[in-house]
Parts: sequence; C-alpha cells; structure tokens
Amino acid sequence: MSVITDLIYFENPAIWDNFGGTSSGIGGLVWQMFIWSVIVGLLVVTWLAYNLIFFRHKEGDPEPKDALKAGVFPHERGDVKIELTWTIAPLILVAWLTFLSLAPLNYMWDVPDNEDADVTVNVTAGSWYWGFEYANDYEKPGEFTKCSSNINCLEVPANSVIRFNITSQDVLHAFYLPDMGIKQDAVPGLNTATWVDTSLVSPRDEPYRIYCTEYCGNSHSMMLAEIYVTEVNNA
Ligand SMILES: [Cu+2]
Repeated sequence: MSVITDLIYFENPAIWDNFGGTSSGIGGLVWQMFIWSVIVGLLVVTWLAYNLIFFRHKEGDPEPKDALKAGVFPHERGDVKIELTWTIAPLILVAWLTFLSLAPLNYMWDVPDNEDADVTVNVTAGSWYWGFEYANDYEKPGEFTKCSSNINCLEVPANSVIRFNITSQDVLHAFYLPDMGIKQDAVPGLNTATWVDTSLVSPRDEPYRIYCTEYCGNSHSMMLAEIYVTEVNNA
C-alpha cells in the first residue's frame, strides 16, 4: 500500500506550490497528472513524427496493399497484439488517474455544513454583480475594514473554513475564484454550495479576484468582485 500512498502523495515540486492547492496530496496529484500527460504526449508525437517521415508517399510508389477502398475495412496489416496493447494500456492509465482523482474530488465536494463552517456567506448573483451576506448572525470582526458595501466585495477571516451558499436572481452565473481553485454554478431557483479553507490561502492587503464564468449577457465580463482574506485575532 505504501507504494500507492507514495505515488499519490509524492512531493510537490516547488514550481507547483501555488497550483492545485497547497495541500501536498492534491498538489502532488496535479504534478503526477502533468508527468503522465508529458509521457503520453511524447509517445504520441514521436510515433506521429516517425510515421510522417518513414511512410511519406514518394513519386512512383506502388499503391499500398491496404490503400483505402470505399466500404472495405483494411485488415491486411491487422495485429491483434498491438490492438490489445493500445486498448489496455491507456485503459489502465485512465483507470489509475480516475482512482487518483477521487480523493481531491471528494475533498472539494464534501462541503461542510452551515454549523461546521467558521463563516457561512450567502452569495447572490445578479446581472451583473455579486451580492454577499454573512449568515448565522456572524459578527464582523473589527479587523474587517476593506469593503464599503456588500456588493462586489467580501472580506473573510484567514485560517477559517468558509462556506458559500450560492444562488442567482435572474440567469445562470458562476462563482469563480481561480486563486483558490473554486468554481460553482449560480442557478436561479436553486441553492448550490462550495467552500474554501483560508488556512491554505495567504492573507494579504490586496484582494483576490472573483469572476463570473458563465456567459450571462452584455456585461458578463464586467461582473467582477473582490475577496479579502484578513488575519483576525482570536478567529
Ligand atoms: Cu454572470
């Protein structure tokens, strides 16, 4: 089991520190997927180049025996072993990557309940703005000074689990925080939820950006908001 554990949790190279979350397991996973993509990519491109160069048609070449004919499946060069190999090998790889993906997917989809989150924020999308409201009588700490209104601006404490309850007033929108790896649809008449653990996000004076990532009309590209992650004493 330890080989599998090592593969899943293998060290996250420094260049990936800000990618795929800072949790080592998930960052290492992104790294492993990247490595497999490079291996498969190199195999495909090398094989493609080899075939392009060595099987290039030259003037006066005879018609190959498996030349395409309408309605006839070319089986002259068929090889069951090769067919089985290129079916089974990718199948194993895809199954492995699927298996690896289950843990981070579960991590993302396992949204903490309202009571278990340190802060719950109700997010309302409208054309074209984001409205934010703290739920559960959350008392805004004195350190929160950066938002002058609750439209397009949100401040959350560092080192906390933040739950977002999301809905839309009109059309489809989508709540997108690329810096934190969060994306969730905002659907009229439906409540969706997502969450973030701000202990994995560096607190700073600059805001992180929130975008709408579901095309929602003329000013879709202007539907921007800011989220501040602020350090709070006794949070
Ligand atoms: Cu939108």
